[in-house]
Amino acid sequence: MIFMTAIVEEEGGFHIFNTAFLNQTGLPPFDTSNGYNLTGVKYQDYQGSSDNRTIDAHPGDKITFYIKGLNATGTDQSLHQSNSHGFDLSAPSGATSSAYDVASGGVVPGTIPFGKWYSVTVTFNIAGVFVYRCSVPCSPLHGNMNGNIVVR
Ligand SMILES: [Cu+2]
Repeated sequence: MIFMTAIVEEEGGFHIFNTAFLNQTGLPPFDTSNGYNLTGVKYQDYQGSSDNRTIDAHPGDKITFYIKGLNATGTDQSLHQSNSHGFDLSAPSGATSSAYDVASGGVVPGTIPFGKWYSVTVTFNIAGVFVYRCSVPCSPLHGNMNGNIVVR
């Protein structure tokens, strides 16, 4: 089980941090206002990619995403087209619909209101490059808000 957190905002898009392998079967407590609680959680460092937006994984890996939606203060506020960001996932081109599975309780695509946390657990069943992106047309910088999950 791979654990990771990220923020998503217009400037710079997704930024991943706190990536780890969880050495337990259960997930940390989570709520949309406060995010996750790592008290007592056992994990080990996981070497993520250096660009802060690519995740390396293997077929069969289960990844839990914790993402906070930020309203970037440096962005011209008049350009905002929504009060939220989102999270969507695409399978590699040519893959069938079973390329990934979303765990029960998770929603993809999901909405991430500014200031709130979102979480979803996804199992990646096949090798290939999956793309995750902001699913809400939030600002003129929306098109930059994406990253890859490289499964091999
Ligand atoms: Cu967006």
